[in-house]
Amino acid sequence: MMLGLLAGAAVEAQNPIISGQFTADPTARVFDGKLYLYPSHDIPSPIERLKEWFCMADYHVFSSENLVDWKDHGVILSQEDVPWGDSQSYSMWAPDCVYKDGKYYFYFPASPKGGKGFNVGVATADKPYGPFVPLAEPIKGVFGIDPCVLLDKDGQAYLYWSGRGLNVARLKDNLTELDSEPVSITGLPEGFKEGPFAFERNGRYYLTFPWVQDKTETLAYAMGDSPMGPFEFKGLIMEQSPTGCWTNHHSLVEYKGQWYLFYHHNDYSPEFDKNRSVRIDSLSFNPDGTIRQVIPTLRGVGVTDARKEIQIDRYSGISKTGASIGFLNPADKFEGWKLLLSGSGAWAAYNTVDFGNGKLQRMSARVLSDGGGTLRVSAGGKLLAEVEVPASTAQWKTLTVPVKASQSGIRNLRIELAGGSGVEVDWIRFE
Ligand code: FUB
Repeated sequence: MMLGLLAGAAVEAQNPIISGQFTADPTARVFDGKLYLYPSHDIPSPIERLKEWFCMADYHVFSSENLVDWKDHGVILSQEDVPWGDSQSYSMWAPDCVYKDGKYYFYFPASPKGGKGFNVGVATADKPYGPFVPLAEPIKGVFGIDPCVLLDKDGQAYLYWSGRGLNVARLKDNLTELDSEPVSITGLPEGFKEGPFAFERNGRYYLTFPWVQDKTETLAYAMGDSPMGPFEFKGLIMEQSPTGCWTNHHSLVEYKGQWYLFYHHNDYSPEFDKNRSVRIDSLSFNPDGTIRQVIPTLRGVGVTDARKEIQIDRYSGISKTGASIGFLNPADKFEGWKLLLSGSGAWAAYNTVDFGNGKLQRMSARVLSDGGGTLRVSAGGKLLAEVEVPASTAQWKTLTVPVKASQSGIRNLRIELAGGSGVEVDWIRFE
């Protein structure tokens, strides 16, 4: 399904959570009971120099209350707006945003005018979605990328960034100037690259970061008793990307009682890993405060309304044989994916679907098939509907059938091919 993205438009998605544009380096923050997402905005490069590299001209912000429906608030800052920045450097890399005393502070790396490398700038706003106004100068004494700000419970703020190692410094009350000399965090195993993220939980300080052990970035973490360390290395949060994305920038956030890991892979750009897309998965802690490893999923998080198009290709599980996914339109990958069930008995499961009060009467499926087949859809152990897909359904077609048995509440859904030679499914929906 095409999920076109206009500023202010609502989009709904599993993993990756944003379609219609690339998003990377996600920092998730909770402001006023809503989840705000501040990612970088990868674009295919309009200039020769960056054709094979990261290219970012501006930032968007997104918000959600259920982690399923995301609102794009549009551009909050572009390279042309930064007084000290090179307006053609396309270097608006990983940002962060924090709130203090009525103001939102947006931190971003960019290349300075006429200079080399990166500085870190600050832009402020009265609302989490801007408009953000950049300060005239970058933060003095900070050379590098990937700023992250930890606002501690006593009001003290700390800035972490990547630049010749992992650095931390105290920030002044104004959140725009360093209040101490930068300290390089040592004592961690070799392999730190970039993208530090720091937070406090139950009096312990967590420093999480991309870490290269083998070929590409894993996500790893360390714990300590003070924001400036020392930190003890604890292990992995996430393995290397199965899609081969070299980077994996991330943030952790608690929202409505559940912790989440925001990260990125290159789902919409399998051949070029500098065009990335943000994902979310749930995360949990062991009783001793250590982090349980997160396995990346396509299903992602949140509850899917049975009356909306259920993108079954973002599955929670599939059969070992006969089930796979493919792009709907390889020429425009943002159109999304389809599920291919190629033999009798092949299945896919999709968890956490809300059937409401159980009064759903029809089910529709958008399908395509050469040889035809029967789709059986069940939830919570009940067979809800059966769809006979005729052979030679060469164009996508929406077939609607009556529901055989109703289901209510939140259930896990399963779709299975029962007979026939193969059916492709774009989505299913109940009415
Ligand atoms: O997005 C550009 C850079 O790639 C970020 O700043 C790094 O953290 C990595 O994700």
